Amino acid sequence: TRSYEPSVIEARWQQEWEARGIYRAAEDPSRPKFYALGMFPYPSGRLHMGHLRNYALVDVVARFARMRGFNVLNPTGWDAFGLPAENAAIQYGRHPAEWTYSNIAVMRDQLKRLGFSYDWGREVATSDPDYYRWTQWLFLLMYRKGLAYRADARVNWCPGCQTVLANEQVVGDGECWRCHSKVEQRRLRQWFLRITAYAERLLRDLDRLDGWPERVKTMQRNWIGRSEGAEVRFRVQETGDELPVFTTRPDTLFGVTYMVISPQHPLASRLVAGGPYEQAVEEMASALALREHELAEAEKVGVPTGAHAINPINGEAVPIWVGNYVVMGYGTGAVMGVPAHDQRDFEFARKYGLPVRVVIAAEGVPLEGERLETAYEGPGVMVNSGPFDGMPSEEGKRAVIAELERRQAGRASVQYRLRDWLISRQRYWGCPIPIVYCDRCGEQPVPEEQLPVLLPRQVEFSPKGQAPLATAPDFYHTTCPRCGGPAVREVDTMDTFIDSSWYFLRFCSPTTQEGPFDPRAVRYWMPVDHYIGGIEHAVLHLLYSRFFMKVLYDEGLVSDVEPFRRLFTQGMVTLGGAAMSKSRGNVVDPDEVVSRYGADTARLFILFAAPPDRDLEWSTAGVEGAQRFIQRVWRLVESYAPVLAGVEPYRPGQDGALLGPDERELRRAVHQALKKVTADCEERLAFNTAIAALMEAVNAFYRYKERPGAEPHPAVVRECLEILVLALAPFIPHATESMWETLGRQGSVHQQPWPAYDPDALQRERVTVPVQVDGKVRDRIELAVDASDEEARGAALSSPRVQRWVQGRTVQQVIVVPGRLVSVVTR
Ligand code: ANZ
Ligand code: ZN
Repeated sequence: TRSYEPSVIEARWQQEWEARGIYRAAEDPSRPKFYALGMFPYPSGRLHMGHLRNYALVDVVARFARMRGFNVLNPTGWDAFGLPAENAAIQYGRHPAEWTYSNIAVMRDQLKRLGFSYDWGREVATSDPDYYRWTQWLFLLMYRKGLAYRADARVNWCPGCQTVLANEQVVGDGECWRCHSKVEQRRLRQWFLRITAYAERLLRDLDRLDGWPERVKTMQRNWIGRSEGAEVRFRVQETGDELPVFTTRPDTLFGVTYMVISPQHPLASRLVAGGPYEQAVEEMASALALREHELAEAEKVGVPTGAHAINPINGEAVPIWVGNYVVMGYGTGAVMGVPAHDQRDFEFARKYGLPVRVVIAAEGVPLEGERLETAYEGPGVMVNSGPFDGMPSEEGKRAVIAELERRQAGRASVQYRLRDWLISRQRYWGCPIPIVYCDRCGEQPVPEEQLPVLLPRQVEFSPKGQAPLATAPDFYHTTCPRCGGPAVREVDTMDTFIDSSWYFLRFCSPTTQEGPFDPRAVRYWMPVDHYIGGIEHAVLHLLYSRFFMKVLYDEGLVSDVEPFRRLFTQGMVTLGGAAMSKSRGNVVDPDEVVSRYGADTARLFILFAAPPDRDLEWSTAGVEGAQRFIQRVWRLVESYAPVLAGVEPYRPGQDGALLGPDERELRRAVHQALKKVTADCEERLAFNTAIAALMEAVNAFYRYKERPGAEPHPAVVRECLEILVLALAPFIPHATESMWETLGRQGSVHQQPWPAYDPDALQRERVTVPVQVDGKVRDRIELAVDASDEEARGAALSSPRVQRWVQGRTVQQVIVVPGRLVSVVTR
């Protein structure tokens, strides 16, 4: 017999799989399709354990589906544009393209060594001109539909590095992550995608995503943040300007005692100009821009403008303040202050001595504002509200809106937290935005036949106060597509999230030159049946992809409105209880594990050690345990193979001969495991319990094998061994391929149909056991041979005959002699 040598067999099978193309996918309308997808990696340098876990899960899903008879698509590629490549250029002088493509070469090799069942013929990298040509095409589609537009926006600007910073690059107390200069705000013309036009559909369609985790859907709902309320138009007493606010509580309109506007509100600087607070408002505005996400916790501060706003419901004039808790990007950037019923307003009012007026009465709420200790935010009955007094607050919301509409001073309004997607990046290593600017014709889209707008190779990377593409005159000098006169190209590139918003479509027809994808191929393969990746993508990537899909649907290019039918988010891999990370120094390199133990062992460990959605603690002992299990199965196959030559697997009832109890027990264990694996793989991705069931079956096999003096039943052994090998194939694809060969079978184990379990085999052996009551046999009951004492006791006491004899007495004791006797003692 041969020993298990993973390094030899894994290399061999990987070559054969590739040569025979067994994972190549092709449309075949006569077969049901299955699209399995893992979130494609960023080519950062090397694979980490998170990748290994993610892609091992996808691989089991894909292999299982293939054996279940589906035509499977399981592609991969590279999310290849991005900032780290550019940082490498700045720090080490390597060109981002060279850095990226050499990383891809390393990581592709690593993926291949892990034996994943990818169709490598479909590999794409988002930085290939062949790919980003179509990213540009999609941008132009959005542009034509009015979904891509340019507007002024604030950006984080580092005066030290002379560059724009992403929000994540602003650290500490508003400092640059690289040089720790104080970050400034600048206004630049930036490109946006109008995702807000799809807010309602992005929200509503979440309801039909049954295959998504509730948690992710909740995160998307919160991110979209739909609020129903009213727009109420106040007017500035001193200037006559309109000052609309958005409120979710029009029923509290009589409780307004002040107005507060964002420091970024256009009126703010005007109202305080030349006054004592000009500087303060300026500072508040830039602090707000930087720290918007921490606003809820920040200390509320404000300054009075001296101006007043007229409340349209009662004509009252209230002071207008500027406050740091009002953001410009939501509602109208202005808030009506109702301190009695909004906690933020309450804190602000107490701090600055503004009046508090209760207008919603409820039990335990004092009617005098001075006595209120916190805002009362619940429902109640309207008071101090003129003609609305006595009305329940829910009804009041509608009534106040109706009255505002009558006076033409307001209307019902729905607001979303979701903002339009700012996609301009002042970066080199990204997809160029296909727009040119002509002095005569203005902004012009690049004509389709001129795509791709290629990234130039020669640019200046070290930050010099402008986008790197602005240092490449050959790139940006061009001619106007409309008048042929001189024009300049857009020098910003696109956010890399755009690249990943449609890659799953490109995989359906990765080489087509006719468009971003072949609609026929997409109609066949889409939607993705099972998408697996990290929870960190719960909002951005997963929301953007849904947005793209809907735009393409509206354009008639795809026939689904949602890209991912089922979504699964896997847990982290930890060591010492903490996520593996370079900075913690607790990283285990997948490559080392593969070199030492083999890919099958690495995969088996990671699939077995925890439920896939939970965190998984790395353990060398666990890895070694996984390896021992593979060896155990291997030896079983090797030792039986000689007696199985020429033997066909046992088929129930084939020869009428009854099997002995040992064979029946072996079949029961193996079919039981098969049933469990089938259910666990199909319904819940519970691979850990599936593997545990297979381990039990292997133990049963060894019990069978090691019975003293008994001959094996070759047909039953072959049947059971083949089931084990087939059921293990998705988890340890190389070792099972060798075992399949050792068993003398033709063809790849991965192209075999998934075996069906035999329900009859699951029946346990039964015996008849006498039941005594107080020493006399009163009944005989049927029990499984291996019934527990608990089961035997229960069966005996529920027998009607036994019940007749114990009636009116107290059962003192039940003695079980397993397989022989149950004895009931009464008092
Ligand atoms: C008056 C009021 C009275 C409010 C009351 C609440 C309770 P959501 O639910 O998140 O949509 N608001 C409006 N625009 C704002 C902005 N740009 N920055 C900060 N706060 C803003 O919240 C809507 C409520 O948040 C609005 O309703 C407004 O305060 C405030 F008893 O108006 B409310
Ligand atoms: Zn022109």
